Amino acid sequence: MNFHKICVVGLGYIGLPTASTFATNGVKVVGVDTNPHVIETLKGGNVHIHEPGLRTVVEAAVKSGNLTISPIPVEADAFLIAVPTPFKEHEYDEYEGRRYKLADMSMVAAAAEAIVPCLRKGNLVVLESTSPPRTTIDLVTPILEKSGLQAGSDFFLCYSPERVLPGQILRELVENARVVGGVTPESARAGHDLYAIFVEGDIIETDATTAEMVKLMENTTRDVNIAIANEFARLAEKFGVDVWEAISLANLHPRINILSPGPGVGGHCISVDPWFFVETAPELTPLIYNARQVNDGQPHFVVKKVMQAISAGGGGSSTLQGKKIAALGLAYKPDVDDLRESPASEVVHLLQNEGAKVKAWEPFKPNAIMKGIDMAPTLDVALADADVILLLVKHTEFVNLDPAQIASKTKARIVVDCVNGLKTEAWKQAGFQYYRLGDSKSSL
Ligand code: SAJ
Repeated sequence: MNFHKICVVGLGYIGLPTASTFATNGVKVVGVDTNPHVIETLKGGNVHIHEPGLRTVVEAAVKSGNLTISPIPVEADAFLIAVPTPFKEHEYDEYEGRRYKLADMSMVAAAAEAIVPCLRKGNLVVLESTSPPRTTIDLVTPILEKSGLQAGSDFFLCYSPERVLPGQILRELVENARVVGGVTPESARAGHDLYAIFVEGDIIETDATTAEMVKLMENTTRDVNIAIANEFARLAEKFGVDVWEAISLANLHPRINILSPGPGVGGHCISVDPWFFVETAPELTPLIYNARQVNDGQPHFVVKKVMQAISAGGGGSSTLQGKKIAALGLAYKPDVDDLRESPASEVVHLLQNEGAKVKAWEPFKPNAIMKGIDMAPTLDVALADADVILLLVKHTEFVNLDPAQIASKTKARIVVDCVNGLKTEAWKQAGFQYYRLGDSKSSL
C-alpha cells in the first residue's frame, strides 16, 4: 500500500516525533492537536516538548512543507492516533480490598470520532496510544464504523505500540522493532507498509489485541522487576547486607538480571501501564497490583532512611522537624529534564510533611517552578545551609561530584544516597557519614 498523505492526531511526546519523522521521509503529514497552545507554538516555529534533537527534525519537517498543523483531521491515506491515556482523576474501583485506578479513554474516543467524517474506503487507521487490552476492537472499531464503513474490509485498522525511551525517541523510533497488530491480517500488512517508510528495525505483524498486550507486558515486566529490586533493598537493610553488592553478585548468574532499587518508579509509562491490566482483570493481577504498591511506597522508605541517618548521625533524635535537606535531583530518572511524575518530588513533599526544610537542585531544569518545592538556583545554594545531602537521581554530574569540594561548601556531614550514585569511600574520606538505600553496611 502507498501512503502520500498521513494525518497524525495528537502531537505529544510520540505524535510529534512520529509526524516529523514521516515528513522528513517525504510524506505529506497533517499534524492535528486540539490544544490551541500546541498549535500556536508549532506554527510559530517552536516546539513544546523537550526531547534531544526534536526541534531540528520538526524545523526540517515544517520547512520542507511536508508537515502542516491543523486543529481537526483532514482526508488522508492513513490516520495515526497518538493521544494521551491518563487515569481518571478521583475515580477508583475496588476488588477484594485492592483499590485500583481507571484509564481515561475519552481522548482516544474523541480522536476516533474526529476521524469519522474524513474516513474513506481503503484508508488505514492506527492506534498508538497505550491502551487497555481490546481497546482497538471494543472502543475504536464501533466509533470508526459510524462512518458506514466496516473495519477490516472497507478500511484497515491496527494497533501499534510505541516503545521508544524518552531521551532517545528519535533514534529508537527508527531503530526499534515495531509490532503491528491488525484487526485482520490485511490490516496488519497495511500497517507494516506504513511503518516501513522509516522503521529500520523488524516490523512484525500480529493481531490488534496481542499488540496491545505486548506493550503492557513490556512495561509491567519492568515495573515488577523494579519492585522486586526495591523489596530486596528492604530485606538487605533488615539482614545487614549491602543490596548493591548482593545484586551485582546475583547478576553474575547468566540468567539473572536484577534491576536497581531507588526512590520509586516515575515517568508516564511504567507506573501507569500496569494499571491497565489491573483495571481490566483485577481478579487475575494480584502480583501486578502489589508490585505497584511496593514501588509507590518507595518514597516513604526513603523518608525512613533519612530519619535513620539523622538519628544515627545526629545523636539519637530521628525527627525531621526543622532539618535542612539539600535534595539533589528532581527528574523522574537520570540525565533527563522531565520532572513530571517523579518519585524524587514525592520524597521532597513527604520530607516537608515531616517538618523538614528542603531545598531541591535539578541541574537539568535550574529554573523550573515546582508547586510546593523550594527550587535552589544553584547547587551551592542548595548545599549552603544544609544538614543533610540527599541524592535522589543518578545524574552523571552528581556521580562525578568531588566530595572534598562539596565538604567546603556545606556544613552538612550526613549524605543519604538513594541510587548508588556516589563513591562511598571518597565521601567517607572527605568527612561525610555516608548512608545508602538498601545498604546497612554503608554507614559502618
Ligand atoms: N527505575 C528504577 N530502577 C531501574 C530502572 C528504572 O527505579 O532499575 C525507575 C527510573 O528511575 C524511572 C522509572 O523506573 O523513575 C522508569 O524509567 P525507565 O527508564 O525504566 O522507563 P521510561 O518510563 O523512561 O520508558 C519506558 C520504556 N519501557 C521499557 O524499558 C520496558 C520505553 O521503552 C517505553 O517506550 C516507555 O516506557 C513508554 O512510553 O511506555
